[in-house]
Amino acid sequence: APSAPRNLIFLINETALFLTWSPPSDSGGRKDLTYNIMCQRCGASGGEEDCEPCETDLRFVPRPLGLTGTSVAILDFATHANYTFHVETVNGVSGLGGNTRPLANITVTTDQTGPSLVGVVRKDWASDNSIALSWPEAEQQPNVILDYEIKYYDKEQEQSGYSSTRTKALSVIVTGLKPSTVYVFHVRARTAAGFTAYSDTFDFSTGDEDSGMAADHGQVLVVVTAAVGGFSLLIILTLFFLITGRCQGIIKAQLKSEDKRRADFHNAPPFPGIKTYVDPDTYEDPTQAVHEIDPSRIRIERVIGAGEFGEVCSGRLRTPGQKEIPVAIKTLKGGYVERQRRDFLREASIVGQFDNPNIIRLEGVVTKSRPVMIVVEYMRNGSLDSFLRQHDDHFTLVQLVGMLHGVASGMAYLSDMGYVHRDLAARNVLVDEGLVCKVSDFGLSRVLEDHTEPAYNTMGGKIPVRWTAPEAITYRKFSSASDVWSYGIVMWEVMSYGERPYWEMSNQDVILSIEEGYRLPVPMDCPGVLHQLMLHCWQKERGQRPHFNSVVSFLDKLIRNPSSLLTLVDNSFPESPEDMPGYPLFISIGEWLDSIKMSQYKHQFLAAGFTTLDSVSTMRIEDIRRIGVSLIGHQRRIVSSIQSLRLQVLTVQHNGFHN
Ligand code: ACK
Repeated sequence: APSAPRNLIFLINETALFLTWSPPSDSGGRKDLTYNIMCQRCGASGGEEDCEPCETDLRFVPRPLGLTGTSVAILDFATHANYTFHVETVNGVSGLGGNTRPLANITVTTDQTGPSLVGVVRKDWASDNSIALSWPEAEQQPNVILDYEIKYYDKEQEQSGYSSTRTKALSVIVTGLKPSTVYVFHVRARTAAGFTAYSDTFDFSTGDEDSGMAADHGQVLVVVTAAVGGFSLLIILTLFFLITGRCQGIIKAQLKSEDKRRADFHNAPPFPGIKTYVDPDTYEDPTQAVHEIDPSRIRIERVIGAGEFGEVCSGRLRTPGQKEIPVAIKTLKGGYVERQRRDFLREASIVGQFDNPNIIRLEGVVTKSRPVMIVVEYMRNGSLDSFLRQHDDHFTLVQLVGMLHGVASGMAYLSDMGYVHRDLAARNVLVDEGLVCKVSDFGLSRVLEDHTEPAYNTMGGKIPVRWTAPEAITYRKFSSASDVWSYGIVMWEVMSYGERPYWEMSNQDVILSIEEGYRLPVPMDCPGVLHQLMLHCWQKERGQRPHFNSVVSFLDKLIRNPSSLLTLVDNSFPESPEDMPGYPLFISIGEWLDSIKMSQYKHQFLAAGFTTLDSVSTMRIEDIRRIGVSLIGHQRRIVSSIQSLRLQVLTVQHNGFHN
C-alpha cells in the first residue's frame, strides 16, 4: 500500500482555499496513484467529538475524489470556521488489506483573528441614502491586505441584523440606507491568513431627505471655521489695501464677492487662509491687475482654432534672459466694440487671479496695441473632449482617473477661492503633453450675469444644458455644487472617451428626463465606483452632492489602490426589456447601423439573428463582441447607440452601490 502524501500545506485568499502536497515517498510499487480529499468541520474545542462532515455546498476544483494532481482548490467555505482536511493516497490495490489509511491531515481556520489593521474610519460625505467612508492604510502589515469588509447596521435596530459589503480600496460608498438615520460601522481587513479583528465602531448619519444637509459634526465645524475664516480674511485684506492705498474700491469688491460667495455657497465656504476670487466687474479697469506683454516678445506661428472672439493661435513668448516658451494666443478680431473688448479681456482678469497646476496659466495680455491678445501657456494635446475622441481606448483606467483627478483638483482650488465656473465641460479642459488636465475657458459667467435679458432659456440658448445642474437651469442657482454636477458629466465624457452626453437627445428631453430621475448610464468598461461617484454628483438636491475636495481625496485613493477599479458594472444596459420605454424602434437594422456609420457589421447582426431593433436593444456587450465586432472603438459606438435607443434609464435610487 502507498504511504501518506507529504508536505501538505494550505493557502487562502479572498475566495479560495488551496491545498497542495507532494507525492508519497512510497507509491506502493504502482503508477496509478490518485488522491481523495475528505473534509470535516470542527467546533472551537478542536476535539474529534466536535466535528461533523463539511457542508455539501463546499466546492472542490477540480473534484474531491480521484485527483491525479497534487493540489485542489476549495470554494464557498464559511468564514469563522475550522476545517480539517484529510488527503488520502489511493492506488489500484488500496483497501485490499492494511488497516491504517495513508492520510495527511491539516486544519485550516478561515478566520484568523489578528490585531485590527484599521484605525480611524472617517465619513467623507453622506447623502440621504448613502455614506462614503475611508480609512488610512495600515502601517505595518505582516500580510498583504486582500480587501476590507465593512459591516454596518441601523443603530436603533441592531437586533434586525447586519449588512456588509467589501472593497479592495481604502474607501467605500455604502448605499441603500435610510435618510436621517444613524448607522454603526466597523471595518476589518482580510489578509492571506484570514480576517483581522474589527476596528472600533463608528457612528455616522445619513443626510436628511428634505434639507439635503448631512447631519453630522463635520458640517457644523465647517460653518464655524468659515465664519471665523471669512472674518480674518477681511481683516487681512483691509490691512493689505490700507497699506497699498487702494482700500475703498477693493473693500467694496471684497464685500461684493463675500456676498456673492454667500449666495453661491450652500455648504462649502472658502477655507481660511486661502485667497479669494475678486469679481473683475468690481474694478474700474479689469485688466489693470494683469501683466501687459510687449507684443515684440510674441511670435505667432499658426492658427490652431477659432475662439468666441477671434482666432486662437500657437506661438512663442520670449522673456529676456530666459528660454522661449510655447504659448497659445487668443486674439480679439478687429471691428469690435468696447463692450466686446471688455468681455474678451474679462477672461484674462479672472484667470490672472489663479495659480494652480490644474488651472490654465495666464502669461499676460496685449491691450495697448492691435490685435488685442490673451497669452496663456500652450497645451500640446488641446481640449480634452477631442483628445479623447482621437485616442479611443488608448488609456489605462489609472490614466483616465488621473485626468479626472486633475480636473477635480483644479475645481477644488476654484471653489475654495469662491469662484463658480458655470461652464465646466471636457471641451473646456486642456491637456498638456504629460496628460495633465487644466481647467480653462472662464468666459461664461459674464455672459450669464450681465445681460438684462436672461441669456439662457431652456430651449438651448447660452446655457450648456447637458452639463448644467437642474437648479441652475431652472432658477439660475449657480454654485460650486452646480459645478460638481457638471464635473459628473465630465467624468462621464472622460470614461466614454468623448461621447456626447445624452447622445442626440434634444435639450428639452434631457431636462425632462433628469427631472424624472433618469441619469446617464455607466459607460462601457467603466468601473462601478466611478459611476457611483457620477451618480452622487448628479443628486437632485445640491446639498447632497460631494464637495470637490472630497472628490479629490476619493480619486486619490482609487489611484493609490487601482485594484478597486477592477470591478466593472456588468449590467451595462438597463436590466430587463420591460424597462423599455415605448420608443419607436421601427427603423431597420441597416438604417440604424448606417446612422452610426457601422454598416459594415450589418451582415453579422443579421447572421446572428438580431434582425429587429427590438432584439438589438436587448444585446449585451458580450453579444456584440461575440458576433465579431472586435474593434473596441466600434464596440463602444454600438453599445452607446443601443443605450441611447433604450433611453438611459438608471436612477440613483435603483442602482446598488455594492460590488
Ligand atoms: O481641441 P483644440 O485643439 O484645443 O481646439 C481648440 C481651439 O484652440 C479653440 O479653442 C485650442 N486651444 C485653446 N487654448 C489652448 C491652449 N492653451 N493650448 C493649446 N491649444 C489651445 C483648443
